Amino acid sequence: SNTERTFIAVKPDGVQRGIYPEVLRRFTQRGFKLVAIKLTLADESLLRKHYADLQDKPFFPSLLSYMKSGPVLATVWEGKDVVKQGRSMLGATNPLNSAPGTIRGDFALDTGRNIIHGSDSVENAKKEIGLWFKPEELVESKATLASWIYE
Ligand code: DAT
Ligand code: MG
Repeated sequence: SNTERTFIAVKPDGVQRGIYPEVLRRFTQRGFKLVAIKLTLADESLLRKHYADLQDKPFFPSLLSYMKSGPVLATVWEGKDVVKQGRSMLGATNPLNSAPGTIRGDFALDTGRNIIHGSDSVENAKKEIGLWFKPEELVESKATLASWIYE
């Protein structure tokens, strides 16, 4: 449906390197609608919930310190098939496996510095949006461009 939502976060390296405007530009120009946005320092308890499925991985401690190393730009986007389309716009987890034209394929080299997060399923998107945003931070607005984007 056209109201599917996903959680996209520019990680601390993507913020520090100034790649976040490129991320906002790509999602906006694709036709997705920005529903929420904030620059935030993620605390450890939030990150432990966000990455709960990875807690037993050997890289988990370095993942936590990476994600706490600076502000994260947390965003929510809405539109047709946005979860899957967003993942494909991001590229593969390992940037070396990411095609040119994807965000990681254009701007990153190491898995541990892959600059951006995107929800991997509609169910996880709902969970992550709820973790990172209060309901009142999700902005309802008229999709004035909808007829130019959707048939
Ligand atoms: P993705 O971010 O593409 O959804 P994921 O959910 O499997 O990938 O892992 C979350 C993050 O953890 C990933 O963006 C970077 C880090 N990570 C994953 N696998 C890793 C590995 N093998 N070595 C180091 N960091 C890793
Ligand atoms: Mg993931």
